[in-house]
Amino acid sequence: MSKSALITGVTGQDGAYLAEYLLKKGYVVHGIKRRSSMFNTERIDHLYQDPHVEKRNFILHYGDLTDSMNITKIIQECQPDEIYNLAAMSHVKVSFDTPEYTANADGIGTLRILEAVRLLGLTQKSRIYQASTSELYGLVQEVPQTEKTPFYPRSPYGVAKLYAYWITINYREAYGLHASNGILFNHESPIRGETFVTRKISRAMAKISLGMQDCLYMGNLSSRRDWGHAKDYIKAMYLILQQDKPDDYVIATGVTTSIREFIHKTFAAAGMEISFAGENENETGNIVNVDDKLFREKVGPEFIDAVKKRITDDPVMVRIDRNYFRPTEVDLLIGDSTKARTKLGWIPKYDLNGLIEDMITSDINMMKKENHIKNGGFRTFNYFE
Ligand code: NDP
Ligand code: GDR
Repeated sequence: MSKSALITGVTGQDGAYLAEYLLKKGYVVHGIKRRSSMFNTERIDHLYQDPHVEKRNFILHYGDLTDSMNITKIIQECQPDEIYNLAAMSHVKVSFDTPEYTANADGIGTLRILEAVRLLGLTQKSRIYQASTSELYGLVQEVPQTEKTPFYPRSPYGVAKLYAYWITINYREAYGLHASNGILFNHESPIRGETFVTRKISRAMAKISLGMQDCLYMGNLSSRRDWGHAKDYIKAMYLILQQDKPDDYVIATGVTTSIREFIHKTFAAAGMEISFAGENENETGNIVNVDDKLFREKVGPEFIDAVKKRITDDPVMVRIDRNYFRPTEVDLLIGDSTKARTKLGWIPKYDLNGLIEDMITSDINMMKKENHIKNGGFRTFNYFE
């Protein structure tokens, strides 16, 4: 018989990739989606199966991690072999604006799942993956960060996730649940949420190259992150639940890069060289050169004259806006995933350049489509922050 999995947060970046991955492996996949006033299933539309189809293997349930009865009811209905708890208010900056909700969804939400499994008598059946995060390290106490590095979260999000991390371990030790934490470092993709920094940069670069946007406004350019590709990271989640014994694993590339360098690399991947000048809030990123061949290949020959003109006329493509700074920042993240590599056999396929290439190809295509629709006189959406 097929295995079954329940994914909370199935409409998010990781949920969408994981659902696709498990379906390919022959799982019956249940996903929890939230009610929204607009469709919020774009990332999983290609997996959708009409409810009237017999023997569906992808089934969506309305739910919310803040609603215990709802969570318990769904777990009772699905009786899943594996539960991937990916749902969260996952934006660190927004967690400073909505700290109580973040604690409820990201912290207590995890407890609701663990307690439902226990109360329903599923402790020996349902294995649980908890989406823990490198934000637990916050003000880092050790470089690089391992499973043994002490935590020091720096945001309401990080603190809520700290509770979730420990309650997962507590239920494992107290009730014998197969419950594990994946301490995942930042992972990105072409379907990354548009307000996270990599996607914001990739989208803005695409728009700027096509003449659809003048300038990209950024926060702290000096923080450093260990970025991987979400497609590699969801495989680690799966591997963690296939182990005989539950355990906690760091998942990371071991390479750290500043936001400034990421901007430089993203623009360079499409043939635009950005040079940074000035300090603090007056720092700007200016276009100083265009690689003719690369730009033509990645963006298109019809856009090159306008971009070249900017070198002399209007070179500033990146500016600082204090609104994007956080009250407390996580300055440096770099993970040591030796345990995952040796015990799980997890090996990521993408490096940072491969990730950037994947993201810019997708965003340039998307923005070209938007441009085309606009030029045809039709309305497009303004997805601004
Ligand atoms: P996303 O923000 O893309 O997706 C979050 C998902 O959670 C969405 O499906 C969202 O629904 C859903 N959600 C939010 N609040 C609730 C709620 N109260 N009840 C039910 N569902 C809810 O996150 P990612 O896919 O990037 O990340 C997945 C998980 O991994 C998250 O828990 C995140 O904190 C964690 N994580 C992510 C890392 C990363 O770099 N991506 C690194 C480490 C950990 P909707 O679509 O309706 O908003
Ligand atoms: P992070 O990701 O906070 O690490 O959390 P994000 O991409 O939001 O920020 C990374 C770094 O970039 C700096 N930054 C900006 N960030 C955003 N979003 N927008 C800006 O304009 C900007 N300018 C500079 C930030 O200050 C920060 O230092 C992500 C989420 O996916 C979490 O859910 C997850 O747990 C962690 O990664 C690991």
